[in-house]
Amino acid sequence: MLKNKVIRYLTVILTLFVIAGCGSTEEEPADTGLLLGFSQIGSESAWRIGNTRDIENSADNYGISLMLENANQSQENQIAAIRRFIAYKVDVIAFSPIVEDGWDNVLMEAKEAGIPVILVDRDIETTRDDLTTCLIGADFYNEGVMAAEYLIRKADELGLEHVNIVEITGTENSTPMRQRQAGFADTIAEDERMCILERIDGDFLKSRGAECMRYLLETYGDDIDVVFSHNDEMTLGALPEIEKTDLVPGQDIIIISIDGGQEAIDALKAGRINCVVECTPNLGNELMETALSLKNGEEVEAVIHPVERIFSDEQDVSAIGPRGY
Ligand code: GYE
Repeated sequence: MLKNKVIRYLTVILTLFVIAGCGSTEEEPADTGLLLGFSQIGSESAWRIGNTRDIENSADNYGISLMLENANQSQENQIAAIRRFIAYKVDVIAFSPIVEDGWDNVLMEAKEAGIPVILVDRDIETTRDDLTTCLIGADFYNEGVMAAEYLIRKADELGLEHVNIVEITGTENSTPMRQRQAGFADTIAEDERMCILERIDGDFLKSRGAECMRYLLETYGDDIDVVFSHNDEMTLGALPEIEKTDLVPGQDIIIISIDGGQEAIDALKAGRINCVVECTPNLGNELMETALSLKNGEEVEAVIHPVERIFSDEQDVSAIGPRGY
């Protein structure tokens, strides 16, 4: 009896294998045998969703097995995910730290387990520099510089003598928030016309962007000349709030955003946004290459920055192609 059952079971399994084999049209990449644990921050923006998709696709294309965990914007969840990766004995750990501080303990545990760690997108602050191997992510400081340089050119073009700016910032203590703010501030510091009325924390969220903009309009009204927003989501939250008043975004208020997702580019094309600094979420291929190098015991570059552009009303915006995120 038992023998029959086992034979039937094996036959079913074999049939499934055959069906799966016949159904597949594309050639599967060779399995590298690498298991990568990746802790993603959450799904707060089109950028983040595009980044997750890109990492999943790249892992598939490289024949790398991916254990992906979404932390829903919680550092605690990220730490728990990294501990699970260690317990699971993955080959390489990667994560996008939501904030910069508070990672030393869990990273010490990874080090003791002999598992190399890659930082993706954001950096950490630590007293030790041997807890992670490298950082694959954008040069956020330069993004802030590009945003400020655009504003200076725009003020020249419009002949403005005084420029009142409100800045809606990303998640407090996160690398993009700190660096975008610093790059922007350092660059406008050289221009006497520029004045920041207020910086307000929008946490990279659309709903917070709307709330912040409501408060800023109530407080400063038409004294606002510029909104500098640290990501597209907050910008897209802010725009309808401006449009509820008699002010026209893109005309009465200069709107500067960062990321370059499709919705923001569409708003740029419609004249509701003046400038979008690109931040690419497509970091997956670099991540897979680096993970493979680490598995092979090779040296990797300490910092890998993708090349990024700026989109603005200074160019023919109709020529900007589909963004993919
Ligand atoms: O700009 C924002 C996202 O860390 C670069 O996080 C990333 C930022 C991006 O939620 O939209």
